Parts: sequence; structure tokens; C-alpha cells
Amino acid sequence: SDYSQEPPRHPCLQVNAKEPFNAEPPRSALISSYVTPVDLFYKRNHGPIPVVDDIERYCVSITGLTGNPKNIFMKDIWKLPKYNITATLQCAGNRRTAMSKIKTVKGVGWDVATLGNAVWGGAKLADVLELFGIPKFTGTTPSGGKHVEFVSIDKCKEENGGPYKASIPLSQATNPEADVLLAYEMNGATLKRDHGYPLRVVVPGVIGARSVKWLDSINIIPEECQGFFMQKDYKMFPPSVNWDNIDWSTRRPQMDFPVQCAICSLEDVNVVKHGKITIKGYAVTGGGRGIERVDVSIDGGKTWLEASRYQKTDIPYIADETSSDKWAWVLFEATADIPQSAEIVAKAVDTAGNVQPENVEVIWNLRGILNTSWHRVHVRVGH
Ligand code: MTE
Ligand code: MO
Repeated sequence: SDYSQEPPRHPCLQVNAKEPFNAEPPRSALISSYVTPVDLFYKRNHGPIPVVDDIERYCVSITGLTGNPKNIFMKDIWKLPKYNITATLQCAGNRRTAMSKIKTVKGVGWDVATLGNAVWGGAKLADVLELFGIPKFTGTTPSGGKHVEFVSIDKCKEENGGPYKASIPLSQATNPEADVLLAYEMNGATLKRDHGYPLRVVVPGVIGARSVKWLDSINIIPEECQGFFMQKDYKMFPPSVNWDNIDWSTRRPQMDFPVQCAICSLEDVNVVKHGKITIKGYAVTGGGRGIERVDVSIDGGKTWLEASRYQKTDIPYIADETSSDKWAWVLFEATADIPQSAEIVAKAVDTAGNVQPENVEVIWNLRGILNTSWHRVHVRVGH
């Protein structure tokens, strides 16, 4: 594959794989702003970054309608009502490196910054589908039923040189409240090539893998997409499953993200000065549930204090007051006096009362996804 046309990237990114390009920002940079700057936003690719240079001719084909396939051009998408949705996108592989320390897992190694919080601007998928005669839906999502498949123009080795693809239930795609976007802007500016220029899907509250970049076609299909990343990847297995006994068909593709949080003002091991220490990080959950609280411990989880939380509602790029932040992370902060040495822990609770597992061992899985265990770092007072 051809990596001669990759875009420029910020020098402070930690590059976990070069080709395809996979990188995340340093922990401290990640939490320095509520809205993650585009150049610091993690980049997760499975092939070279496509080049789309003729925006007038670029179009997305829509198939599976009654009647012939249709094309939709950017000028048609720009005409639809524009929404700005603040949503955190998180890779299912976030925090994989820590999981692989228990027992080797397969996949790109990631620290705790494989996520970002952006303001995505674009048309609602529900509006686009309505243009093509598919009615909106606002009931509860039935299981089974039709899916909406998103196919990219990139090329990945996992698909034998074919494009990346994924799908979501039709009931979610046509539900305006699910806020699924065809996004052409990120943080108020035209989408960058790394993040899917000219058009990407953003599925809020769902693992990043379903937010297909560089959209080429949208297909209404009878059941979920049969592509590699839906069927042979991004599924969560129990700790007992290994590469000899794995049966991919026994699990469903992961969709919603569970509750997650991590400390970003400290590395895994730190030497600090005597006195007060500030513990800062992010907490986020899936399904639009929102974060209820964040607990911090400086004694390995014996005693806890509640962190303060901060979720900004006055984001510059947002014009409409109706926009909510239910898909967005919260940043948290706590201060404490550190004894000679300490294990600092953070864990979040979402509004449904979901909690994080205490140890990574109990959720170890061979693909190393969804490490949402309590985040632990070590601090020692030095000179
Ligand atoms: N879409 C395409 N076409 N190709 C990809 O490799 N990676 C997916 C998703 N969409 C991917 C894609 C994964 S696994 C994640 S986590 C997110 O994009 C990452 O989005 P970002 O690079 O904008 O942060
Ligand atoms: Mo991902």
C-alpha cells in the first residue's frame, strides 16, 4: 500500500504504529482543554489516508432503497440542517497496553489517550435517510432488524485490500435523538484528512470503530455488516477464550462504550515534590448516559474522595442552544496530600449506576479491548 501522501502531523503525538498511522497525544496534553484540538486528537487508521481532491464530484452512493441506488453530493448534504454535536470518540483499544501486561493481547498498543472530545458539525443521518424515503424512528431500539452499513474508500489489509466498513441498526440510524452524524466539520473547521475528509460518520456513545471515515457508500442491509471489523474484531470475549478456541460467531459486535475514566496529570510512575498533588483526568460513558461522579483514592482504593467535575456548555463553535453534552466526557480534578508513596486510583460511575471493574485481570480478553478497569498510578515523594 501507498503511504506517500500522508498528511502532516503534530510532532508531540506518540506514534504507536507508523503505517498505518496510529497515534495518541501525551496524557497531559489530552486534558489541557475540554474540546480536544484536532492536531492532538488521536488518529486510528487501518490503511493509508485517502486523497479526495475533487469535492464537486465526490458523492456517497445509497443502496438498498426501494428503487435504484442514489448518489448524494456534498452540496446536497450542506443544504440539510447543520448540527453541532459535542461527542467523545474513543477507540475500543484505549488502555490496551495495560491489559497486555497481564497476558499478551493482539493489537496496537495504546496508553490512556486514545480518545478525544470534539464538536462534530454535519447533517443528521436520519435527515439524509429521510430524503431517500426512509422514515424517522423514535421508539426503543429492537434487537435484530435491518442495519445501515457504512463503507469507506480506504484500503485495509484486514479486508484483503478492500475498504473499511461497519454498520449500526437502522432504528438507531433513523432516530434523530441518537445524533448520528454525517460530519464534514470538526471543531468548527473543515474535517482534516486524518479524520475522514470530506465526510465521516460519527456515532456518539459507541466505540470509535463504527464511526467510519472517508464515506463512500451507505447501504441498507437486512442484517449487520459482515465485514472484518464487525465480525472478526471489536468483540469482547471472556478471559478463558484464546486463539485456539475462539469462535467469533458466539459474540455480537461491540457497540456502546462502557463507563471509563483515567488520570492524565500523572504517568504510571511518578516522583513528585512533598505537598499537595493535583489529580486530573477524564471520565466518559456510552449510550448518552453521562457521568454521575468520579471517585479518587490515594491509598490504592481503601478510602475515596469525590473529584470535582467540569463539563463545559459554552463551547465557541456551537450556535444552537439546543445542543446537549450527553455524549461528551467530563474532566475531573481532585487535590490531596501525598504520603511518602501512594497508589492513586480513579473510577467513575455513570448515571445508570454502572461502575468500572476493579482489576484488569477480570476483563482480560485476547483482543485487548475495553480496558475500563480502575486506573492506577504510582507516586513517590522525592527531592
Ligand atoms: N474508518 C475508516 N474508513 N478506516 C479506519 O481505519 N478506524 C476506526 C474509525 N473509522 C477507521 C475508520 C477506528 S477503529 C476508530 S477508533 C476511529 O475511526 C478513529 O477515528 P479518528 O482517527 O478520527 O480518531
Ligand atoms: Mo478503534
